[in-house]
Amino acid sequence: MRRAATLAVLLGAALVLGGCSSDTEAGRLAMPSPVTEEGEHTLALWQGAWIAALATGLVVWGLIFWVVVRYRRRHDDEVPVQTRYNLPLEIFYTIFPIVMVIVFFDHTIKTQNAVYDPDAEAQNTVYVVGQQWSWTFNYPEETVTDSETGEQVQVNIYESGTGNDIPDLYLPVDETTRFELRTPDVIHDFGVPGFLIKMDVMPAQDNSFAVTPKVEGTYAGKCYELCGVYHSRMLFNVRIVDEQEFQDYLQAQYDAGFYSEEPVCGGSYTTTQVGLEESNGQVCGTDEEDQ
Ligand SMILES: [Cu+2]
Repeated sequence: MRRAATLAVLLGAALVLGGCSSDTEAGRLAMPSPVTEEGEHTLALWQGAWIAALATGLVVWGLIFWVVVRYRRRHDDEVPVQTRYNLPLEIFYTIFPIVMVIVFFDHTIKTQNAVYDPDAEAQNTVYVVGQQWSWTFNYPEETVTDSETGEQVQVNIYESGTGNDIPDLYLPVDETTRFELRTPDVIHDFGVPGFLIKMDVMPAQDNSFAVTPKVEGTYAGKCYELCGVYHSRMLFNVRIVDEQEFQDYLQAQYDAGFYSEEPVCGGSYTTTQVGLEESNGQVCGTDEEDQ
């Protein structure tokens, strides 16, 4: 009996561990495949927590079934031994859950510090503006060529979405980009499922995080916080591209007239909400001016 139970637990654990290859959706336990360095940490925490929880579950379920079978009602109606005030057992089931919580907490803090490192060095900055109900992406202090004068100029390049057109966010692959999150209206939440990261975009609070994309491609992003009637339209596409394509994009935006001195809050095509037009083109980027 005991040997069968041990075998069942080992077999279950082997199944769980063996199935946790990050190449398949089942192995990632329904998480998207991470396309950033930081996302790997989130995935590892998710998988580790599930393995620990399932291992605990297997032991508990095993014990429950064993008790049900071993001490099932027999013909003689004899009551089995009643165990009470077993000190070692009580100490065990008090201490063990506390140890588990401490281990979970430790892994969570370590993951959080790795994913949201506020001091992470970034080569690029993007001012992300969430506005009812779309996004504006600002690339401050980018160097582009003015086709008329042929001179190099340093400007803020931006792209704004509307309720009808969803904007693109361009990121160079293998470089770290810091997102500075701003909003002129209500709380939004900036997230990309493929990054396994999201963060609130709050009025009067300068949130930020950095990512290092590793895999080129196009990924869907969205607002994760119910922010109003057209919240569902707050979608965007992330395009992770090579350095040349990134520069070409900035140049094309400049040529099309989407540039300004400072990061813009709301952009010039953004507003779908009556009364918000006044904030169009307003500067919202820098920390000092926000406060
Ligand atoms: Cu929103």
